[in-house]
Amino acid sequence: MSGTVSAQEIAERLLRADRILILTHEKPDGDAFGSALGFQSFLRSCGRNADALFPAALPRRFSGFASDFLTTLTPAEIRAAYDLVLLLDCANPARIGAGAEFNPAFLSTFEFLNVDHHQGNCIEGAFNLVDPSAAAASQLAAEIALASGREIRQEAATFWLFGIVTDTGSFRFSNTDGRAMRIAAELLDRGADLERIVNAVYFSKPRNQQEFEADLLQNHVRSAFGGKFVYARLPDELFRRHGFDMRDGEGIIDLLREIDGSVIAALIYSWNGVQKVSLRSKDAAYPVGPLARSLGGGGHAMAAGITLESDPEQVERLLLEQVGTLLKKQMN
Ligand SMILES: [Mn+2]
Repeated sequence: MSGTVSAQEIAERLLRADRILILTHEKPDGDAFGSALGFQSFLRSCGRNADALFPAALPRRFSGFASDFLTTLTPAEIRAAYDLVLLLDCANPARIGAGAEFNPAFLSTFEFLNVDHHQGNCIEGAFNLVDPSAAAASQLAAEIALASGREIRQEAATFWLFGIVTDTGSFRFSNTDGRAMRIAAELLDRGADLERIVNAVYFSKPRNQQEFEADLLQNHVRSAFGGKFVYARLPDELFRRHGFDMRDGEGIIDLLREIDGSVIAALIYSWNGVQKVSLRSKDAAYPVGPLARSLGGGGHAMAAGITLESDPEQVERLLLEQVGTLLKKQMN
């Protein structure tokens, strides 16, 4: 990738700019949310004009954390108000969550910085910091802030720890390493509010979500290949019945990953007229990242996703075939 730069250089470019727009991926998860709002907070505390844009509704459990962000902005407004665009945690132009007009060609008319930790990031910013060995984009964000030598205040520290905690599943997933923990420690030293994060992420499940999860486990879990592949196809009716939607679904796949003997877990559901597949692996010998990329998706080795214009039955068949091949390949 051309234009690859260090955390130090990203920091210098950000602090040289005055009017900064922060974007992230569609359906923001904890890391997208935390990295973007952490930067908004940090850059403002450095005296910069910085705004994060989240065009679609955010997960309910994030709502106690922040309301201070933009929800709409036209390309003309962006041109009038910003000089630099910082894109975080987004590997694929189609997933830039701000709408079709926010494509790399448009973003390249600004000073465009791309900071991400996904393998296979195919976005070419003017300056790119793509580091798949980082546990979270929020970790890279904190490293950039630390490289700047500026003060990281409690609010930014809390947002970035939020991203690291959610992307590592509270330091349980295989992306957890000493570097992630050292950055988390730096953020805790700056007052990051772990209790608030943990309460929001793990101890704030509404009744309807618990009922959705119970229904899912009772009625929709299937398994194949001797229980090594555990998956669920989630019909629209299940979401309707419980008034639940996948904006709040980060972590639902862990219900399947938790099942003893499962190696690969998958969820299949409809989202805006297309089929979404979430994939997780519990064993590095069976990475789901390459499988997802071979079907036009992306993500990390152990956590990935695919979007398919197909029907659920076909998606299920395709997955059974692909996962079967993956499991067999490794066993030989
Ligand atoms: Mn991430």
